[in-house]
Amino acid sequence: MGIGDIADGVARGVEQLGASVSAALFEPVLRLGVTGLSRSGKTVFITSLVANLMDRGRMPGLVAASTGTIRAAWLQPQPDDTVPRFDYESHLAALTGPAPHWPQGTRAVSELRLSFLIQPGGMLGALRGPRKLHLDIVDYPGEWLLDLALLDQSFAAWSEATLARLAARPLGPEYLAALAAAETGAAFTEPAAQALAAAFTAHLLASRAAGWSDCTPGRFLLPGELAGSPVLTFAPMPRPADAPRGCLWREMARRFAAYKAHVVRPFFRDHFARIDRQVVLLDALGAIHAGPQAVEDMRRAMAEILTAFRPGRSGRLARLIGIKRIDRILFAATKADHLHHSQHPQLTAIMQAMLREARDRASFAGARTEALAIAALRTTTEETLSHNGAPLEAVRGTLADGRQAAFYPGALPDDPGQLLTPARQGATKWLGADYAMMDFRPAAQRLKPGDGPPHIRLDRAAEFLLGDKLARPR
Ligand SMILES: Nc1nc2c(ncn2[C@@H]2O[C@H](COP(=O)(O)OP(=O)(O)OP(=O)(O)O)[C@@H](O)[C@H]2O)c(=O)[nH]1
Ligand SMILES: [Mg+2]
Repeated sequence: MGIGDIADGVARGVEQLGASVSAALFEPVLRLGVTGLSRSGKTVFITSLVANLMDRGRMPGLVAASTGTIRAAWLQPQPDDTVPRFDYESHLAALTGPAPHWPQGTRAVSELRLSFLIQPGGMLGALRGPRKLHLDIVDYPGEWLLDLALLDQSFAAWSEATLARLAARPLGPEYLAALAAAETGAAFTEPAAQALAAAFTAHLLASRAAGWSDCTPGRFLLPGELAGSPVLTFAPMPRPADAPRGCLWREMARRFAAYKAHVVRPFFRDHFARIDRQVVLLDALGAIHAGPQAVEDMRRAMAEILTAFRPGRSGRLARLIGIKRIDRILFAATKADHLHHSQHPQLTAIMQAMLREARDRASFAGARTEALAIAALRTTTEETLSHNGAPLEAVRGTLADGRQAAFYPGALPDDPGQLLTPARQGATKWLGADYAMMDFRPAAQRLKPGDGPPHIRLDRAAEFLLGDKLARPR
């Protein structure tokens, strides 16, 4: 064998290897971003969406499912070797198993890849043969989302904003007392930093438990393996008149910068930079139930987050990590199964009004948007009750203790301004109206073969988010 043969053999080997690697590399991938505050319903949404994409019996609104274009859908190893896999099987078992319950709050990032084999009908489809599409979805704790707002804030600006709202919130006065006793201009000591960070963290945890959305830094609530490290051992404080090198204030400012550089930025860079499509989940009903302050708090938090996603140079993410243009955004009001369907249009309108300013400011130029009231997991059936002789459109579901209950959450106004205006004006209670919410647990059920878990409009959500990629021959 001459040298030419070896070279030829090597070249051919490389070619073959290249063919199989590049085939996988060039299979199209759609990255779906699921954005929502803590408890907005991200984990349940991802679990039910994936289950209903694998068993498509309840997805008539997804055209590629009803026409049979999707030949198969299966879970694959995800592309990122160092990110834990989304625990789909456990979450689905929790929701649909023999003793159904909700999955726990998410404590870390995880990722899942769902792959489709697609064969469009007609001559063209038959000629081109089947092709693949991969759908990559990331789940994360909603608490971390608000850290986006920190990225372009200085320690001084963050401290000022945080200290201004602290006094009126749980354990805020206690933190302010601890801060008053500390010497922020004196030489830094670790015990002093730890004492302040502990008091501040206690305040954040209590505020979150009381229903406030804007509790940053997010990792203080869910530290994971960073617990106790310097990046999580700081707290807000005003700049002392004299701030010599090595003083407590300077070290706190340094740690705040390190938190942004080493924790916040990598998280958004790794998981948000390459998103193609986005679904924004909003638990508007939960906020309405919690009262006007919670509605206003949620509205402002979402405005902060969505502005960061603004494409172009003015968007925070775009500037920092070069986010690509997202071409479709779905705004979804979750947990709509708490309402009879006759009230779904009002819920959608309220969510749209809550996000109005954010959408205007973010001006997702070129992106198609849609708004839907959905339930990723439907836990209720509809029922008409009689109240003082008049019909009352209610729902019925199972309570945590297993009892069945009919439930009427109150009449949402046709005009969202009736809720949003008092919320903006700082009202503390709804005038002349009462909104209730119930902790229904997932209903026990036997799924027919081929059926995913019951839902409301998840098929329409899927059609908007990925229908075109599934249906169109390439
Ligand atoms: N009735 C009803 N409740 C829901 C639905 N989706 C979510 N919930 C409720 O909302 C809670 C939070 O849902 P999750 O999916 O865990 O929320 P999350 O956004 O992942 O929250 P974090 O992990 O804390 O960020 C659940 O425990 C349920 O009580 C739904 O479709 N219907
Ligand atoms: Mg979650």
